[in-house]
Amino acid sequence: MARAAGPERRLLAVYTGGTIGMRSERGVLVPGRGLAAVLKMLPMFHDEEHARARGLPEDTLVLPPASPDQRVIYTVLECQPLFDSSDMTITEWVQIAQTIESHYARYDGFVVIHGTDTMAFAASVLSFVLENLQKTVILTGAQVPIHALWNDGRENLLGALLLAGQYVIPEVCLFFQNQLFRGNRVTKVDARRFAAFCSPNLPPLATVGADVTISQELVRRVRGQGRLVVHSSMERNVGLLRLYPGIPASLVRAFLQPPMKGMVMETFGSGNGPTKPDLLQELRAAAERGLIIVNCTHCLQGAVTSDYGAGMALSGSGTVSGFDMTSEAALAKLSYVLGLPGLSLDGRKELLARDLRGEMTPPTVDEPRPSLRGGVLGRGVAQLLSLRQEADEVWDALVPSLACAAAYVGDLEALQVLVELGSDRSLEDFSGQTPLHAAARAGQAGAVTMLLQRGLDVNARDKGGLSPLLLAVGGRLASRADCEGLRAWGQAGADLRQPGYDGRSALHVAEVAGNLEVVALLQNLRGGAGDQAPGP
Ligand code: ASN
Repeated sequence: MARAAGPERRLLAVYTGGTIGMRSERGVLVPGRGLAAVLKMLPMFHDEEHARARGLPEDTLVLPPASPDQRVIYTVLECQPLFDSSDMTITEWVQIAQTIESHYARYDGFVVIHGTDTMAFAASVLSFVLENLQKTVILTGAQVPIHALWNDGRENLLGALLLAGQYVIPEVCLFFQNQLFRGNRVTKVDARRFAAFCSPNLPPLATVGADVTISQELVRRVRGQGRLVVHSSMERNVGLLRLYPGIPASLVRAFLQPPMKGMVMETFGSGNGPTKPDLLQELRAAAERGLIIVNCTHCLQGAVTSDYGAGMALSGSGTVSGFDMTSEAALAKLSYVLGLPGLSLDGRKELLARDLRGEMTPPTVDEPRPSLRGGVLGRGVAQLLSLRQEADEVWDALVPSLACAAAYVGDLEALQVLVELGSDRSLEDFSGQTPLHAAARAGQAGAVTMLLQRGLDVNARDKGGLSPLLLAVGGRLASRADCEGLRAWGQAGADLRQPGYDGRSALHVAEVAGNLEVVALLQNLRGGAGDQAPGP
């Protein structure tokens, strides 16, 4: 994490609604339009003189100088409609992620202005939907509208704009009452006080007082150059059920009926629940049907452990430990993991037990580690995962090579886990090769598709000067009549007319091999239309 350089930093503020901009109508607060106009009138949010001298467009605001050599310039994008956040769902949060994606290149950072009631859910969902984030994203809002004389909206919004403008914190964060939290660690704890949020199991990433104090060691690092990926296929059929003393098994059964695919279950203390056979039987039956149940404690602080028989009875019924995740983070993670294509049930459970976006602190001792099923590679991955995360150098040396090996043999499950683990790290091995090189070399269409979706670069050159695209065009895919693989390359924007290192294009290779299906496909693909096979 670094102090951002440059004389001008550009931010996009996505205004989705919430109390911060609300107005009173017939005695109740409802979302209010025109937040940018309000901000323009407030000198702390807009330096009109500088904007005029700089010739900024009407819709662009500029903060007064926070440091002598840097200005934060921002645009407020007002959503239509505006929401009380009680009405927001995964659909709206995916749309926010897509808005960030479509403006990603033009802005240095993003502020999402959001209602507080579901802000912890929103921040958790966004942290999973946005992968390979290299820029700061901060959610903020208020308990009292910004127009009120005494309010928290001004301080919260100004703090979020200053932090997003002046620092590179490549995470989805939440700023409230002078504290910057990791978004998927927060929960709303107060309906009225300005200190509405807390992060019970992770200290704030930054605290703002007379000085800004950043906890550098907590901020996630960016490694590698993977492009931003928006995971829009979040599973909607997930739910949250809080156990209470005497909860009937029939209620649990009703809750777990199709189309439900996953449930976060809030349990007592360190992950305990009733040991009534009929209730455990309902959980076991659901697990056998392939439903995933994540066990999270309803305590504000602490984690699910295996200390009690009452907790072990739940895990014996097939539940997955949520460790110290908030229920909000667990629900978002479940939706994300269930939405990933092509994974087995065990593969999904593996991912749920891993820390993917800094949302959990997995146990370092005493907890049995789940293992990937089957194969030497799977066992290697499992062993690697059992190393402490702090052993960074070991990870950096092993994860890329294992990911390349998984891609080469087409082991999608191992690849998925490794790519997830490496999402904030470089996946280049010692020879500059990425898993996409390995998958392309081996003609592994499934692995190629997965890696292209995750944003690996088709043009990254290894130390021998070869890119995945060149390797693919070298003919393995085309000569093996692998239409699915070729379609994936085409969809990722690869120009399939480019000749490989041997001067032959994919179309040429396919024609020579007599693969008429591939020839037809290449001629129809975006990059392949009108392609001419070179002479011999
Ligand atoms: N009901 C409001 C909302 O979540 C609460 C707030 O923003 N303080 O939109």
